Amino acid sequence: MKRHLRLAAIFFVGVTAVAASLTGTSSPAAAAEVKALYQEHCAACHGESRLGGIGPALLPENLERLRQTEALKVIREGRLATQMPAFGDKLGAGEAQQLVAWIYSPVSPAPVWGEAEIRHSHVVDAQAASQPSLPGPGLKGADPLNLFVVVEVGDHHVSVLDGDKLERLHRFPSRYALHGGPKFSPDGRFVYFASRDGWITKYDLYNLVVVAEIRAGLNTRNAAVSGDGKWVLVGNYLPHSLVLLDANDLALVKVIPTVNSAGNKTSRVSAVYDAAPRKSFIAALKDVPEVWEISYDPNAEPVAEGLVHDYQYREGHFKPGMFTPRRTLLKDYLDDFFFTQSYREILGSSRSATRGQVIFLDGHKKIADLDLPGMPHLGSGITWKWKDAAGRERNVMASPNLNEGIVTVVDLDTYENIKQIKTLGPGFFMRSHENSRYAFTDSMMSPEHKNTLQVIDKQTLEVVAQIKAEPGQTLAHVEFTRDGRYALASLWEMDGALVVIDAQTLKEVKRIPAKKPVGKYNVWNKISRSEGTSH
Ligand code: DHE
Repeated sequence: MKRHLRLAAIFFVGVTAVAASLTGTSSPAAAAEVKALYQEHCAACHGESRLGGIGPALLPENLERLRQTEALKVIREGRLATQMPAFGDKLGAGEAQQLVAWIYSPVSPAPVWGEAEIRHSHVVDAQAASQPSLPGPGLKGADPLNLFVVVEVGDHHVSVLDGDKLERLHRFPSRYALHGGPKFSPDGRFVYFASRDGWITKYDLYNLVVVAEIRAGLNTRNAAVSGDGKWVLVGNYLPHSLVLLDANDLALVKVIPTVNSAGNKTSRVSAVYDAAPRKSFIAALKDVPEVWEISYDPNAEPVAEGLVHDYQYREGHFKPGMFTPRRTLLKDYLDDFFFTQSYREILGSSRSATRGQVIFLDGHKKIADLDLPGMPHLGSGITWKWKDAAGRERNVMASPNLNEGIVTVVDLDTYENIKQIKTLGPGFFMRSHENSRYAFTDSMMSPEHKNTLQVIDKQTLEVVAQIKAEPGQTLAHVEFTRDGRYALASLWEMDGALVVIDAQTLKEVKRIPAKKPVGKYNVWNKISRSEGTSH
């Protein structure tokens, strides 16, 4: 919990008590009044129980990243590029303030999002689902394996780019606040998005249509697609669950409540990733010190008795060993993690801020500590081959750091640090490509240096160049083209752009306008699990 709270403090000045929960502290009359205000002005878009509708969910968990003063401003002035109107002339100052307090207070009774609700939210577009499995005319002859999918949170849209011509082919509205890397089907035809409000969207890149959607949770962490392309596993903060979907049409298969081995505590999911070579998903839990492996191997051995609870699942859909968590019990919690290249181990950042841990998945135990100061963002780690002074080739992993201006380079054979590379400030992302001698990192958590990308030579482990946007702007998140020739960086502004950089000369080549493009993902780099990108 401590570590989570620190994250919230760093980024968004956590939710404070502008007004304590109205349900708890004010009179029944005031509570009735604010409920009526909410029903009159907000419920039509945000849902009667604040679970969301056309507009986002207004639950304390979902609003954690928005300051209450900012929420007040949105109520009064509306929000640009969205359907949120200004209520400044309809509500008195006190009323707007009351509404803010109301939406930051817990819903009572606590909202339920179980199998029935998930199933009810499921939509499949029959026409989109029957489109031919060939790249359609919308792609204008572009290489379907060199497309980029760009998440633009400025106005909640997604763009599809031709990665050779570096031009936009299509742009479509997304769910509100997509987060995490979209995940691709193994052939690269379909892409799956997760929104913070729990919506999972399956999109056909050949025909540029949404195929299916389902709301798997009320507050979702991220989603993973299985290496065989058959399953999607969604990790939730609210409710405490993992939700298994059929990747074909996103139909609900199974809800796995995230309960500890003793059966007496539930947990949020820190992250879930696919471990294709193991034919399994790995999930880290945030509130209980356990890592779960969830096999999608049809021949998976049944899980040893006593370690699991009897989760409900669709009878006959899969064999007993599949989709039943195998637990590794730890001493410390795991927030974020990274697979070694063999997928036999994971490198996890733990809550005791200065140490990470190496977990041997088959042995279900920690085998080493990592010297990781600050707050490494292991999910953004990348690997490459590096030669030491004696000319021996080593596999290394480098991780940016959310707390300190360093990139930590770890030897994946010894788990020792090779170097802490000093950067301008704390950063979020790191990227490279097999064909590039450079790795790019940002300092987006530093107010004065958030406009600067730093370029690291992967052999000398020195910062060798800087690429700057205007002071005050944010430049972050890089992804390479399929061949590694160009690096696309996000100018993270409302009137922002994808800045195309020649990966050899490091000169800017062109800009493609975009609305706060948080992340971009190259189909080939993702499906081939390029060592330079996130998986
Ligand atoms: Fe992320 C990925 C966690 C805040 C943009 N972020 C991820 C992943 C995790 C994570 C576990 C990997 C999931 C995946 O790709 O499947 N992010 C967290 C946090 O814990 C944190 C710090 C706080 C929170 O409340 O969630 C956080 N993240 C942010 C942001 O504020 C960012 C910058 C803006 C935003 O849109 O929310 C942000 N996160 C991203 C992006 C990725 C991501 C763009 C995908 C990176 C990639 O290239 O794969």
